[in-house]
Amino acid sequence: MSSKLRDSLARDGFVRIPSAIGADQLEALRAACQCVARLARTGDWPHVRTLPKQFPPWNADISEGIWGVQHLMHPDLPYHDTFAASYFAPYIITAVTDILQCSPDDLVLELYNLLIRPDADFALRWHRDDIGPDVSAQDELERLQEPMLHAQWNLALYPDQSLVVVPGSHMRSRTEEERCADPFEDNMPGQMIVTMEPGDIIFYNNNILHRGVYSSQAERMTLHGSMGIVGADPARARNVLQHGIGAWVGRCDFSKMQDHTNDQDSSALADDMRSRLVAMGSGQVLSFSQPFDE
Ligand SMILES: O=C(O)CCC(=O)C(=O)O
Repeated sequence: MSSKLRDSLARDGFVRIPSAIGADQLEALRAACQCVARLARTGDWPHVRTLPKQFPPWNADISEGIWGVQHLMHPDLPYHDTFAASYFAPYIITAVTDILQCSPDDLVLELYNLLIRPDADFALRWHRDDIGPDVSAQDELERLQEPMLHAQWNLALYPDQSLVVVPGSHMRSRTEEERCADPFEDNMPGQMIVTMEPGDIIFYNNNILHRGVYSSQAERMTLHGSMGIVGADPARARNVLQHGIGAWVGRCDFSKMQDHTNDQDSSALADDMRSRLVAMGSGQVLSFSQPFDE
């Protein structure tokens, strides 16, 4: 059966759900994010995305500033229950099961991070998350035709115009122009700035050709999550593991999640999704799917 959400995502490579959360949730999440962003900027939370580095691994050297806070559900981070409640919220689970055409019993816990205003203007180069720039056009196309085994989203808490995409590029290999373009090209043919209002969610295919362009002057607090399904290939496991979740996920206590939209089933679902991640990750050797960029 088709759905509007799935059809838009399949056609464009991204889809917007406007005003997905209420004013109370927005305020609660803003307060939680302000707190963890402050901790991260002062060096009191070591798991951060540091400038000027685009891809993991990031170390804890924040001398040039940061652009993200990692591991929002980490049991040692304040407000981890609030973040877990938003990750496992019905509005996410409903959308993800629709997009992946699966049952909640198939879902796998993956990443939950926060993207914030960088301390200096900063941009990511054009990329696809799981496919490097040097693959042949044929390999690129084959990789893009593989079935979708995870869903990725941005939930904006402030107006956000940082994500730039080339709509439809998740279905085709790069054109010669895209291949030869400056990695920081500001005017890629067909590019579109994804505009989000507070409370909006964007689901996007992380292999769409995209980049981030960040202003140090514009507040940004955008929750950045992904969920997988059982049966994902080793490349996906690598992508999840490279963010280091394995070191702490076993200590999460999901019984205390707080969100009036969550019920008891959310805790059980969270436990099950964590178990599936651990099973998926067992036996995996830690390695990185993108070349180090420093
Ligand atoms: O800032 C964003 O919304 C996109 C981030 C991104 O492209 C990435 O982390 O690979």
